[in-house]
Amino acid sequence: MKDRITTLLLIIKNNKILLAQKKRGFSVGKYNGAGGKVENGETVEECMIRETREEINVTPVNYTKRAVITFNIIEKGERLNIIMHTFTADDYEGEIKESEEMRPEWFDLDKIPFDKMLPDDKVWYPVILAGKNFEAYFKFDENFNILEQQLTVL
Ligand code: 8OG
Repeated sequence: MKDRITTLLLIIKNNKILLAQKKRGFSVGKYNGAGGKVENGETVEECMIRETREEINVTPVNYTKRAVITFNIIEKGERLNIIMHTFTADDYEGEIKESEEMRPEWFDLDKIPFDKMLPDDKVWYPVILAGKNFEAYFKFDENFNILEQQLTVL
């Protein structure tokens, strides 16, 4: 089975989380952190920083890797593992700006818009917000319903 390595960054500062609404492509209209595919020759950290700059115009400060989440999905009729290296940061440099891909917005930690996010997010965000690191696996059907899930706190 093919694997695709991706990153995600959640900036959590002053009891708020910075999410961004996707303006195009996969999951348009949904809120997520900044992230995308690791390119050839790039480390996951380099990818996380590049994607954050490209999508919301800031550079993460004090970041830590918190989780590796595998999404087993169907794309073009074939199963594929998306392996997402998930980071949090408690600060950033620069000015938050909308890009052609994402519209950033702060949310109180108790008002995260899970109804406008991917269905696995409500499972694992509470673990991150509780300060725990973890590994997780989610298997989806073609309509993005969760078929199987596992989560192990490290
Ligand atoms: O560049 P592209 O749009 O392919 O990036 C997709 C981003 O979304 C990448 O950071 C990986 C991430 N992602 C998935 N599936 C899921 C999911 O179910 N939940 C969350 N929070 N992020 C996901 O590919």
